[in-house]
Amino acid sequence: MRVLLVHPSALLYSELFLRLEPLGLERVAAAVRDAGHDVRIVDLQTHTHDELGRELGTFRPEAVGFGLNYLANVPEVIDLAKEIKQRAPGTHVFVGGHSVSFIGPHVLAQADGAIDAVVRGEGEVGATELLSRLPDGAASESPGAVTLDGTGPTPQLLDSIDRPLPARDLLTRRNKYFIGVLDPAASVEFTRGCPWDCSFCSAWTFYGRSYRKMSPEAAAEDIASIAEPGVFIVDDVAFIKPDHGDAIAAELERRGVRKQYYLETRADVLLRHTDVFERWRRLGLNYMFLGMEALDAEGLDLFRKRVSPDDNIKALEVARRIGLTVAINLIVDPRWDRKQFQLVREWALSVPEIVHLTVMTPYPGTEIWHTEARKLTTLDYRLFDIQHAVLPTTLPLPEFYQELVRTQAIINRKHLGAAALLKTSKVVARHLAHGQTNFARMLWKFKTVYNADRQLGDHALPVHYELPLPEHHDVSRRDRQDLYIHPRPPRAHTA
Ligand code: B12
Ligand code: SF4
Repeated sequence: MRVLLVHPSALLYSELFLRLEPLGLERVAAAVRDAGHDVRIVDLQTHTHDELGRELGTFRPEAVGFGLNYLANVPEVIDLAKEIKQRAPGTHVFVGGHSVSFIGPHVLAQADGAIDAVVRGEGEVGATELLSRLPDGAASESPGAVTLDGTGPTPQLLDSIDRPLPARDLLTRRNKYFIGVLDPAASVEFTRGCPWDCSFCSAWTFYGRSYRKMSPEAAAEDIASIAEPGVFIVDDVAFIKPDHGDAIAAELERRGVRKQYYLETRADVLLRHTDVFERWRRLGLNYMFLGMEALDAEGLDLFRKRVSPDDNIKALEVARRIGLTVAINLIVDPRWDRKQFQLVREWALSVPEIVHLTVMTPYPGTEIWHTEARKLTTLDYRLFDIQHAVLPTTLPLPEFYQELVRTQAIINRKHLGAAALLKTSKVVARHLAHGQTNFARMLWKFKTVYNADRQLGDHALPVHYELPLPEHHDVSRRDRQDLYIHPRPPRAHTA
């Protein structure tokens, strides 16, 4: 069968600092190709809608699958599905990915018949099983499938995440993918899932709180096959198991693979397993993203982060000592007043690290979606991108955005604009010499991306598709399993 997989457009806000290859879609493409289908990918982060239209015309896919990891992309995907059904009504349109897994029946209903199936959970098994059932008209019996004819059995976790390796060869314009100074950059995953259970996050609910590791050999083989000099490790928390990180490092050392790496981790993991981060530093790890989330114990408790403010500060000291450049994330509570923004500005300017601010946003699939007592002020999917306030703000909304953007602008002066260009002039020159312009553009794009008036104006856009209303209830320890997409697997998958 001819199968076209499509990744929706990037949101401007995330495009400033990075644009990453659609790794999940590449893994699904590899599995579907291994099952004997003819597969292509169009990534709308790097291609236009017109180019997608031309690909639809020449390739004439029998099935089109959209990646819907992000809520903010739901309206775009529903509209594209409608266009495809108008052009070629016989095309089977399916969607899958992180966010849509939590709201499958709702999206199906909103698409008015333009989407035939939502595939919940991991797509490697889900998409291949779905495609194999299409000739018999039995899509609704496929694991994880939600269709207008019924819902299939629970989605299946891959036995091993070693295979299939992502079909990177299906992506053209790979030079468009970058993360900060790593330009160009590819993405890899070493593990899937997260054993913690932070209240604002759905990484653990998606995978039923399981945690799976790729074998060190498969991980090293994947990295060795990558052409790009930069590599982003997408694991939610890198090196939870230090022996795993060490084994991959040993394998890369044995093969003599040199790259520059960027990863994400938690403060407590960095403190507990500093050795493995030092070893990776020697291997080319330069950049690290640390989700600190809050500066005070009260905030950290609220998010059930299970880390203390002291640990966060100590982790920054360790990272500096090892020589890592750190980007920190802090969650802005819409309740913040001017004083709290001021405190954050002062703190952010007192540390050398890059500080990112994201706005606290309840997402379906997270605990706070059900427990947050404040009423959502909007259900417009496009505003659920953690740069907009979807909960009531203490400051009037225009002032909230002014404070937010002002704070981001002041903080960003440290690492964007003229000062940054001066510091990174050699790197920029090297990139430009190789035709890579993503990082250089990033240094100047801030004002065109972050703009208080535009963010406010986004609230007044006509709304065609809305999220379902959350059902408010307490989520007790036992009830947490009701949030899972994949049921909690046997113990072998959890350590
Ligand atoms: C890389 C990444 C990004 C990249 C996206 C790169 C890209 N083009 O894909 C960028 C930086 C742009 C990004 C942005 C954001 N992200 Co993000 N991101 C990730 C991250 C770290 C890795 C994604 C990944 O590659 N995973 C590995 C692959 C193999 O898994 P996967 O993508 O989930 O794909 C599997 C399934 O979802 C499914 N699948 C995926 N696509 C498809 C398609 C079909 C047809 C089918 C059938 C199945 C299917 O099958 C795949 C294989 O099993 C995840 C965390 C994580 N570890 O997954 C967060 C994560 C997905 N992001 C998250 C969030 C909140 C965001 C942001 C809102 C805020 C932010 N953190 O910056 C923005 C929103 C952007 C937007 N458009 O709205 C949340 C999602 C929460 C939610 N419920 O929506 C996650 C889970 C992080 C977290 N712990 O909170 N992100
Ligand atoms: S925020 Fe990080 S540590 Fe917490 S559950 Fe999500 S991925 Fe895990």
